[in-house]
Amino acid sequence: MSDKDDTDVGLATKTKPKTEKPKMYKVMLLNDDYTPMEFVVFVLERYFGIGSEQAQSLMMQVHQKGLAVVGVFSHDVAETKVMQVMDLAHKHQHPLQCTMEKE
Ligand code: TYC
Repeated sequence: MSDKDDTDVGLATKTKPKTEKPKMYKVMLLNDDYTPMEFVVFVLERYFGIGSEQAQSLMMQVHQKGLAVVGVFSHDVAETKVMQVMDLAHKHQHPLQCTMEKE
């Protein structure tokens, strides 16, 4: 009997990893011509925990480039942030758009 014959007895052992890496989602703010800059800065501070200086420069990035990623979160958290931002923008009648997309 060759070595090959007596070693080839194992079951297939390739198993799916038990903990799947969660898919992450980018949350983005889009520029528009009407939402006040201070409102966008407030949103970044309040809902994304960004410090005031960084919030100011991120707002300017959106203003100049059209959009920016403001955070990366799990699906549920990203969805909640988008809802909170859109809700507040609506309440203040600002056309600010916040969207999410798979990373
Ligand atoms: N462009 C707006 C203005 O000039 C400011 C603004 C910045 C609006 C970022 C939306 O996501 C935004 N008032």
